[in-house]
Amino acid sequence: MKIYDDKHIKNVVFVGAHNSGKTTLAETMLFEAGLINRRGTVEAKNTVSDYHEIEHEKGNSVFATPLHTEWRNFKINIIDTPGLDDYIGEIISSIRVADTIVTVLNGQYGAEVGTEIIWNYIKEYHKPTVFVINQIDHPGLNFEKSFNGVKDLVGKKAVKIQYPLINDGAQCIIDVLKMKMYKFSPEGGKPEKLPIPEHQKATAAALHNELVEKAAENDEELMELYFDKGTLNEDEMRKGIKAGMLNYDLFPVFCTSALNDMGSGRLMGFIDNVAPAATELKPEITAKGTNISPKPEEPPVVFVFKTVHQPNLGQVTFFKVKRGEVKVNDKLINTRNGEIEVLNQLFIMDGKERNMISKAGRRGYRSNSKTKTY
Ligand SMILES: Nc1nc2c(ncn2[C@@H]2O[C@H](COP(=O)(O)OP(=O)(O)O)[C@@H](O)[C@H]2O)c(=O)[nH]1
Ligand SMILES: [Mg+2]
Repeated sequence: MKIYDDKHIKNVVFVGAHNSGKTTLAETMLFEAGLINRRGTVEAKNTVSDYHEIEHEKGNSVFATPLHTEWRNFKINIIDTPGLDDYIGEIISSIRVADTIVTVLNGQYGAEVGTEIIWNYIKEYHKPTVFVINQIDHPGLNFEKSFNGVKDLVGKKAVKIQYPLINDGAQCIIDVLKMKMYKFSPEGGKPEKLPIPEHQKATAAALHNELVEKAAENDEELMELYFDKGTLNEDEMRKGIKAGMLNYDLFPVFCTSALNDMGSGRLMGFIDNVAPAATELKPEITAKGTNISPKPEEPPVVFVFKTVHQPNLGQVTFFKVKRGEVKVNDKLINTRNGEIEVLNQLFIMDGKERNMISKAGRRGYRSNSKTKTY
């Protein structure tokens, strides 16, 4: 696998109500990126994310599962979380390691009780958040109700980047950042990029202007440009959207059909180009008040977000490198109890696949073996 620098790694966490489609969306993103050549489904119990026996029995995610995908020279680390309130512990620790949260909504129901509960935690940690209204293919889709549900959570800070449309019998997505219509074939995948049809031009233009205004509000330079030109180009909009996400003042709203593979490529493109990277977030403060800015050259600091016991591996600890770089056999101090912990082996995990690496850190990681399965 390629080595990515810290600007080309995006850490996202999928959260949302039970059955909104998080696990299916993760699977679709891995498939679109060519990392798996067959899309598993939750029903067939063969997704990369839901691989535990108990998840097969229950037919849904029980554990937060780290995965990754690669899209146009970026590595996107995904943690797919369970949507049930019983598993809130796994969700909270995943939110803490995310640089951007992807909140998935079931487009039939919009914001559900589970969405609200999780939202209250996201608020506490002030993480940049993208909302994805999924299941746009479903006959019961109610896009406006779903969007209003997002507005109930974040108010006027919610801004549509996309909305779904059936045009000439085909599933389409109108994108008001790019001002294009994506038209999908029934099997999804790469869409045809078309001009916005005449009867949608006024609606799309109004949403585009709203997006430009909201993007400009977050940066003085952009505001001046906007007053001078009356608009912003795509790059300027991206800059403003990112600033708005970091200020917690702008929440972009996308739409997808995870099941039919529609819209996942565009969402990954947005994560690559706009969603903040770890280096762009405000430095974190530890419980003891130490400021940890994510610099690669400083002594390593890792945040453990999950520990499990695996029958053939012993204790497996999932962590995010917050600063510096760690290598196999490094000794780190556990700040909870002062004990020394030795990093005996390092792996990148994708569901049950593990790929041994020799070091990991803010400069990326180095692989030294083929993928192994256990
Ligand atoms: N029609 C439709 N069904 C979907 C879509 N995404 C997921 N589903 C179905 O919704 C159910 C729950 O999906 P899952 O990915 O397990 O949701 P999660 O609980 O959020 O992880 C499954 O039966 C999926 O096949 C979608 O885009 N459209
Ligand atoms: Mg799931």
